[in-house]
Amino acid sequence: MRRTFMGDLRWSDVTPHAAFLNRRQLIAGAAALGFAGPAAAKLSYGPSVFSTDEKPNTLEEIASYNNFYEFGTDKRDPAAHAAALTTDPWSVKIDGMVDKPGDYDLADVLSGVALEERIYRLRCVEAWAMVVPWIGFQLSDLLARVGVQPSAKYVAFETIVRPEEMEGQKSPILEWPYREGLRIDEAMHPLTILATGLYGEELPKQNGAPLRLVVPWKYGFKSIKSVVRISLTDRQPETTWNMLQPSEYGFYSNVNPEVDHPRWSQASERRVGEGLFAGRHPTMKFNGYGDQVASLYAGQDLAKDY
Ligand SMILES: Nc1nc2c(c(=O)[nH]1)N[C@H]1C(S)=C(S)[C@@H](COP(=O)(O)O)O[C@H]1N2
Ligand SMILES: [Mo]
Repeated sequence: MRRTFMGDLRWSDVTPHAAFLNRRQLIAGAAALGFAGPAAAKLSYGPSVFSTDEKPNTLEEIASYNNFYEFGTDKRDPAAHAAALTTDPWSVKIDGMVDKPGDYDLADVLSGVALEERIYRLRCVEAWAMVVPWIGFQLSDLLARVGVQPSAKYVAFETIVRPEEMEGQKSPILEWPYREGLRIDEAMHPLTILATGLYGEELPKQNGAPLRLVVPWKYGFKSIKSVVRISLTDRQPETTWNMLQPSEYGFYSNVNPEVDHPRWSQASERRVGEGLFAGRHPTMKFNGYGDQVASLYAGQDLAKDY
């Protein structure tokens, strides 16, 4: 992978045992600092203070059961077809209300960022969940480098359009490009990352190589894959699933057991990999990240802003 180091600690040097100890020590250190501040983020190298303690799903599970409609609608389609996508060279257009707009090569995007492992829960709107050890960096770091102008209120993201390599894009199942958006405070939140890898390796193409968003307190569809454009804007961006079916998919899409999808309940979830006869688990509000993010929505009615 391109950049597999944090400071002078290489991923290959981090044994699982050492990583576990580091994480425990960092959690203790971060708690003393009040958790979510920039100081806590600076402390973290290797496994992040933001990681969940839940056991990650296997690489096999994470890379073989996917939603990536550009490659088809079946959960097995992305693993079967994503090899056709060329991810090198890759450039990302950053435009709109920024001081330094431009077409940035992926290497520029990654230069100087602090990559770290973040073990996050991913909760699909289809009521299944898994736990993924991402390698990534905070979106806020990139936004700080390009200079967000005060007029910017939202960030819009787009996936690549390349029907010759992405066979699902030959049909109009969704309006391409796949697009997503965040409010600026959501985009700046330290939990929001751009991932470049998982399990210490390059991101599998079916998981959104070479660069995908991960917003762990929102339904999985917000975590847009294979990003080629990031735009700062003062208008709430159009988002793919909301454009398709606004009564089912809102702009916020925070994981919320109290607000059902019109066609199914969100009160419980199935954990990928637990087997057919395992029981369901109660859905956690904000996917378990409420302590960190609930304050972003103070005064909002989340049944209305779903
Ligand atoms: N470009 C793009 N991004 C996407 C999707 C998609 O179809 N296209 N599916 C989303 C959905 S619904 C989910 S649940 C997650 C799945 O991520 P994973 O396959 O890495 O688990 O990706 C999201 N990002
Ligand atoms: Mo999803």
